[in-house]
Amino acid sequence: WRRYYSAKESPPKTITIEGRTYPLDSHMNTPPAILANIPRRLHLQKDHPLSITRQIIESRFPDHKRHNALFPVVSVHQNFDSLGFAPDHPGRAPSDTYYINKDTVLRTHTSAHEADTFRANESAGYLISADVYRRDAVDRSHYPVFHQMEGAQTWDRRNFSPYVSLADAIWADVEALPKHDIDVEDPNPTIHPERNPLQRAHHSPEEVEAIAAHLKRSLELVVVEIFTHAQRAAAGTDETASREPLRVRWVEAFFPFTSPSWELEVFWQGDWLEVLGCGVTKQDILIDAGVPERVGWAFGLGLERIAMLLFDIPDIRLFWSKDARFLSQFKEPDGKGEESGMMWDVKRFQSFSKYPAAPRDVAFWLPSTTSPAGGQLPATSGVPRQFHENDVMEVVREVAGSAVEDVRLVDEFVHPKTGRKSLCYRVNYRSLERTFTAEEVNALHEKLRKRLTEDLGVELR
Ligand code: FA5
Ligand code: MG
Repeated sequence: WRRYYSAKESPPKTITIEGRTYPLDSHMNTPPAILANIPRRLHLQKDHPLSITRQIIESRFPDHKRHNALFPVVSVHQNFDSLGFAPDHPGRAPSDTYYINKDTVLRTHTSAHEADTFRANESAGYLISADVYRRDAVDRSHYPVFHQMEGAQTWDRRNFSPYVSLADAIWADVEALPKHDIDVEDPNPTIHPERNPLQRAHHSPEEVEAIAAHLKRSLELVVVEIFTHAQRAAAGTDETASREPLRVRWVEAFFPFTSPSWELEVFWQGDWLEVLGCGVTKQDILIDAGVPERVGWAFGLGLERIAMLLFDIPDIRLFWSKDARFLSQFKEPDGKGEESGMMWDVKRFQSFSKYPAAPRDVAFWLPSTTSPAGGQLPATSGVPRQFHENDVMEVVREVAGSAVEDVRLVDEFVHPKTGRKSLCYRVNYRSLERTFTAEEVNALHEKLRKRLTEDLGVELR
């Protein structure tokens, strides 16, 4: 991070983010360009597609308490420890997570607020919508900043008796949910002893069946609600694809903070798209939060993924556009009427013309080390690290921002004599807003090549 400041300047000892000051240390790996996204709060921006998507989903959970302005800088404890992430969990690595210092990160998911929200125990259910940050691949469905909505619902054991069991009561709540007639694939058993275990010390199988049924129906209804709006938006256009019946499926998943766990996928443009993860909340989290008698479920969904389905938005970078040709296409209903989903007048996004792509390759040797498989980064942060692909992604984003559509590894080989490894990445430059000149692209690419050598210590070929 020192390279963000000129060589003469001594590196700052603290950083202030929206009025809050944090000490810096060698763990800092968050570029200024990432921090610059914090004030945007797209999920709260009037008429923004992410805000509209959030509100449509919220309308499915009218009794859940909403938290939409939680601060994005959280402790390592909140983001990982409180949720039972193992000390060596890969999600904690600096290749995946933006650190401010050893104990402080930009939240990587809205689950960072689960423990605190359960502890406050303000209502049986809550929703948290927020910006989240991850060092990740560069392509049309991934961006280093995106938005999640977390939801949870719990039941208090003390309200039930052997006569009306907790499981019976939850089943009654399932019955009270609306029905739907979509085709849901759900081939796996709710509980699988190895792959998706029951928390035997805390829950009976009957309770977990009931919680799972309530969770799955609630989330299927979210997808139905979104799809209904998308269908209505497509009506009158000649998009036949959108009239295909909605297909959704449940797949088994793993999270350190739920068990059993699932992901929900929606068939979209010829492929299964993962839209959310969820499961039965680990009882240890509720116990640690001082509400040991509560049991229930939690989910975390990607608002961009849902908004892409809803409006047919083809590229995740568009959400960050300040271009009126994008923003003017979305409109919240005026006035504060009752929150019926029917009042949302969703229109399908009209792509403005696609500008030409300009692919450029960059090939380099990783720094040689004892291990031929990976090079070591220069020890700028004091901690030598193995080369990680996300480091390339990060440099691309710093140099070119959203001028890049995607970055793909196209070739890789190990020199038979020296054992050195060579990688070739194809960087696809394409603006969403105009045509780049060849000179502009070449200048960006030259800058990228230079920064790769400086920051990652690679040798260009
Ligand atoms: C989580 O983040 C869990 N916290 C979800 C959860 C909450 C599980 C509560 C259980 C209980 P995951 O990493 O799969 O899980 O992300 C959740 C969703 O965020 C994904 O399904 C996807 O819709 C979205 N998502 C993940 N990474 C990206 C990205 N780089 N860009 C856009 N959307 C993303
Ligand atoms: Mg996932």
